[in-house]
Amino acid sequence: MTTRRDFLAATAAAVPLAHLSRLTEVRGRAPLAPRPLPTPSQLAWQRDELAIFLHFGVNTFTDREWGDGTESPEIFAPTALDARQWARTAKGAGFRTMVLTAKHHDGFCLWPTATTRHSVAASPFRNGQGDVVREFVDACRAEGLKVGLYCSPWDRNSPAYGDSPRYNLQYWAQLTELLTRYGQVHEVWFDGANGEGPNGKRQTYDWPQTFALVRKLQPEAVIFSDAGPDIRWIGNERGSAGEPNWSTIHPEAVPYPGIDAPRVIEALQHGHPDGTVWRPGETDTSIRPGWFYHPAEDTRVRDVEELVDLYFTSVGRNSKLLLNVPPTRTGLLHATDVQQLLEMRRRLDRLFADDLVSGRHPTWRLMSDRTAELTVDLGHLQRVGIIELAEPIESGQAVAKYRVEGHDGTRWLSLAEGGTIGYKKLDRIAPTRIRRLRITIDDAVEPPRPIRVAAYAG
Ligand code: FUL
Repeated sequence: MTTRRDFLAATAAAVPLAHLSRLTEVRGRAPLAPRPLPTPSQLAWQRDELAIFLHFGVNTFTDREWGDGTESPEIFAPTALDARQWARTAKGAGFRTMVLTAKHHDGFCLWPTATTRHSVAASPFRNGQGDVVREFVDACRAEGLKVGLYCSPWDRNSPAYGDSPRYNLQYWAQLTELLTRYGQVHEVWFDGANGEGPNGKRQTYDWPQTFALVRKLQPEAVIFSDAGPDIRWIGNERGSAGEPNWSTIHPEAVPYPGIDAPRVIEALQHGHPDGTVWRPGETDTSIRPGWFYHPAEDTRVRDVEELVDLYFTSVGRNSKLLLNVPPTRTGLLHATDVQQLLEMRRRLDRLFADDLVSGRHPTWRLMSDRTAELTVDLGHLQRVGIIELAEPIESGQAVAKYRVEGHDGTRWLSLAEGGTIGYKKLDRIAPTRIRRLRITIDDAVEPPRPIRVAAYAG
């Protein structure tokens, strides 16, 4: 006789939609609404795993984190700017995108804009003929990196700021320059910083129009902000994604960038298992205490161990790492930062060089419409220190709870347990010698699809 369990196991891998409602009826749940899926741009964004953030501008020369907009463009004088050095470093360290602060809160524009005189055109850089955004974009292309731009909405230099409709027009004109002059842009990065203008009034942004403009000018770019729409902020600047971390969220929980309300940070950290949109989280943090370069922080650069940890707490928790590495006053990345980044790459390459599951044949069994089990024989006793799990996220995110066990020839040992998996879940465990691995999916929000497992000595 075919039991329900056998039936479910047999129909496991690709349960047609028509069956779903039947399965949920069995469990007495409401029929499932179709779950959100990533767009091709969101998928590519996530698979890139690592991006470099570059905070550079007048603050680099004043030793401040936030300029007040009164800085003279005369101070912007990098002596040896070489964007190819940024790009070579990023590429050499395995990063796939670079995001530049084209304009920060001080309003100084790193490109010669027609919207204000507060730009590189009024600086000594390349005798006022320079364009840092152009050099940045060219360097990205030369090294095969994707391009990201951050244009701060908060502008402490613009006389129009606070005169909301007038400033919004200026801001859109700036975005239009950035998104039409430099070819393809892959990520447009927004923060929600919002202050008062010289008229003492608080600026009201028009986010729907701003996002619509980006969509029109760069339809394939992902738009990042607290409120997406494509990529959400992870909720802290420490480099730590939530556990669990759903790529789905209820958009009402974070209605606009910069909103400060109870539960916003929690929603950003964790997403929602029943969220109605796909909006994965990006983890932004700096290799130094500040976002901009400060000579006094030369001795406080995160070391290779900390950088490797960041990979585990961001990419290894279904997020993406946007790591800030600020250019110095010369216009180059500091030698210490470069060295740590390249060392991080070597360390990661070594950790993930030898997958003990590769060439083995995992067995996947659906146990019910919400549970499943994967087992794999490693051939002989092997030392395992890292477990890597992955869901096929092009079909969505399903797993809500899992356990990892290893068989040492005598008994099953508990190795790790967790909540979500998503794009990638990394668990570091005390190195244990085992022959077989068993992953049990104890709960999922829809029938789980076969996951991928890898294991490394650590
Ligand atoms: C924030 C800004 O206020 C910080 O200066 C920095 O740019 C960070 C990445 O975003 O909103």
